[in-house]
Amino acid sequence: MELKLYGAPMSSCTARVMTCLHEKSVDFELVPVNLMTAEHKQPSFLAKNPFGQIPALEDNDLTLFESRAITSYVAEKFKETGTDLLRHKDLKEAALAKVWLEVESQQYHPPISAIVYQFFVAPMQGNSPDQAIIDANLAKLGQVLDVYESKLSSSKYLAGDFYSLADLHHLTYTYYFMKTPHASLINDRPHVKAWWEDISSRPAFKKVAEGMKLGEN
Ligand code: GS8
Repeated sequence: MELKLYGAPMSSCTARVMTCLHEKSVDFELVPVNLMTAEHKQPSFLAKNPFGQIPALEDNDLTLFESRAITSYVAEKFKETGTDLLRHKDLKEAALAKVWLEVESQQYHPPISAIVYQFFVAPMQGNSPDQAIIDANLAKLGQVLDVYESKLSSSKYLAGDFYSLADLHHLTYTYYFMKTPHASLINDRPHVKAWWEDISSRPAFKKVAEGMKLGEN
């Protein structure tokens, strides 16, 4: 198999890349990396990502890390197959998709990942969730979602009336966030709720969500 993805299905960043590969109908081999035994800190994995984090992608002699860079590569390389996630045929749509890709990584990801970490990762490491961190980040996420609610009242998806990589990048952390007691942050905003229900019901993501079991063991 040409593409090898090193990671774990329950990892949000691995699942983000898997969702993109499924959206593009690209075959790949998932090579499991066991975080519990710190396989990601061993020399063989550090040779793929010197920062010791999953996922990493190998495409013959090319090795990539950083999930968002990997999805962009996949969307570019396979632009003619599956959903056109980067709107190659329209310069303005492509630019808007890039704006909302940045919004996800700069505005949405920091608070939502902090909340997901407190609810699901801290307990796995034997720590109890820090309520002050949760509260501060719920407030920040609420402000970001107010902007999303306004944007999604005038277009079906974030960058316009088309599903793009920007929407896809939100899926995995939001999936875990919806399993916290704070799902109302999404559900109480009608346009955000409709957007979430739409993007999370795409077959490419549903397939990946089956393997996302953080906090369920
Ligand atoms: C973050 C990767 C990451 O946090 C990316 O690929 O987008 N910016 C990077 N990976 C986590 C697993 S959560 O998906 C990881 O490897 N954690 C273990 C560790 O940091 O030791």
